[in-house]
Amino acid sequence: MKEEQSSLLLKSSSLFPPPQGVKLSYGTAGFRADASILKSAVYRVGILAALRSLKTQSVVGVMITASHNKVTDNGVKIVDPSGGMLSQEWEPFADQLVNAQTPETLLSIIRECVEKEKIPFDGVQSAEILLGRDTRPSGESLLEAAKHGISSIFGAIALDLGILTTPQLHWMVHARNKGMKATEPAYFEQISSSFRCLIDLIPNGTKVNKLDNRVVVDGADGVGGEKLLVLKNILTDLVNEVRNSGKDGGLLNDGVGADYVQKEKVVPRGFGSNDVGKRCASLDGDADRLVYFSVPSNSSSKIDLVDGDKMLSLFALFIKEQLNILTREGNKKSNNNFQAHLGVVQTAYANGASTDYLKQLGLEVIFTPTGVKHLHEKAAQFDIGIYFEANGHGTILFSESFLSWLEARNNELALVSEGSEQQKAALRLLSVSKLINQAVGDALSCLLLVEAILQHMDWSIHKWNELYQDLPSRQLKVKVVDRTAVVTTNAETVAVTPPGIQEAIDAETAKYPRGRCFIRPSGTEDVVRVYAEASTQEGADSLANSVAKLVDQFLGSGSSAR
Ligand code: NG1
Ligand code: ZN
Repeated sequence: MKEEQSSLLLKSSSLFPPPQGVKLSYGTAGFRADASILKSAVYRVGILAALRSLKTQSVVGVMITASHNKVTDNGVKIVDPSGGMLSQEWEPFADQLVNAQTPETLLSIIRECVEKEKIPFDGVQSAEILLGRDTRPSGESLLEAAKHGISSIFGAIALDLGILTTPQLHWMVHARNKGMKATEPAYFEQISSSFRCLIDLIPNGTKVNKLDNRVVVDGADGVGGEKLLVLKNILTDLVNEVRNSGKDGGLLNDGVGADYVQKEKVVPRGFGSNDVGKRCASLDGDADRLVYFSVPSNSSSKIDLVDGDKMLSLFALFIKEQLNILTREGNKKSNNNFQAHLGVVQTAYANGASTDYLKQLGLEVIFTPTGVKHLHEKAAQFDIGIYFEANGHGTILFSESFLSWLEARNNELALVSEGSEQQKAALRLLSVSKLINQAVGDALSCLLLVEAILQHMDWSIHKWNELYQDLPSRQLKVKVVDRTAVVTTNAETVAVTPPGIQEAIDAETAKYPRGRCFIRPSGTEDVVRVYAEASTQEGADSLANSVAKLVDQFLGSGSSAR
């Protein structure tokens, strides 16, 4: 490393001293903490992003968001050139870099990283980093810190894309590296035109939602609400109303948003008994999660939740149907056949009833630990891999080889049987591959896909919800002194430490019919999460409470809270 480069790094890093006595970890989705202590971390992530861009000789992204967490928190994560999450191999660098106590240690960690990864670091190579942030008030100054980090690496330039949803930034990094237009209008053009294609391919049905039967969306008072208003102007028949759009002064994620709705199973602020029977949806604070819900007639605050597992089931059902049409009888005459391997990926939080349903559809179901980076990796091993977390974060991945086969098959069918059911099925699958954000889970594109499929099936939200009946479940969080004391295995279903806790959980679980329960340390909050399922709601609640008490006993002081 040249002398000028070292002194630039020493000088700029002295402007961003790390907070004392705080250790940050890259976690499930980047660094997250109270925004007041994050400047140094964001500055250093800027440096790391520049190194990643130099190493890969591609464009990378930095997103500033704390998603569903409270408005005073913030966070930062790196988007890899593929548009996916930062390669897990680089997470230890991120941890070391962010926790380095002095400019000198920071410099030596950077030197080690450059050497180990053989990063071209001569000041001749260039690096480009796209920056995005959500609507949190702390975002602007944190973004400046990221720019400082980036500009302390010679040859690195930052492109500030302003306020974006997390999935928009992922999409743009992917697009940029593919040589496509990486702008917000290009993003909206792609998702809205592929949505229109799906609607045009609906078999002789109504082509648009009847005016009184359009979805009402809770925007979590965040960036998703703002962007949905843009989409509403492009697709005027799509959304009836956007509430909590962030425009009317509501507080981000405060009694609103997908995380609140999914975990508490109650209506978000601004929804109530007037909404009985309507199809409602909720985005999270950075619009990478989506859940649907309806308000039952006998209640003003309780909801019927349609979560990520049901979205996964709806998508799987639709895709399987299209694949069946494509490969059925008359079609076998083609020399151009392909047995597409369709699979689904879930986590331990998936409702047991959803897994039973998916298996009964004949699908292969795989489990991974929490965090979309794990699910994404597994889904990429299928020709079509669908992954979702119960909280509504997920997407569909199509392999390159399947997509080229599909394009070729579609061209072949266009010649011999244009407009046939087979060709329509091929076109539908191609449209889904363009509508869905294959870089990462995206609430806006998932909303469009759900709306298109419900219209295709001519289903109400109730019909969709009846695909299977969720087992009653309860999630709790327990504040503990040190959450890292819980170490898990088997896709997080078994706690290896503290010793004895798993046996105690098993003994508790055995008391409940259809009981299932596990604990894990959160990667985004300072808590241990408890998940319980049982044949009745009372059972699930009581199992979760007993296990929360066990966590308290084994891990020391703290108060358990929902
Ligand atoms: P943690 O805090 O590690 O449980 C939460 C979600 C994850 C994922 C990340 C990223 C639950 C139980 N966990 O992670 O699924 O979405 O946030 O935002 O919902
Ligand atoms: Zn999110």
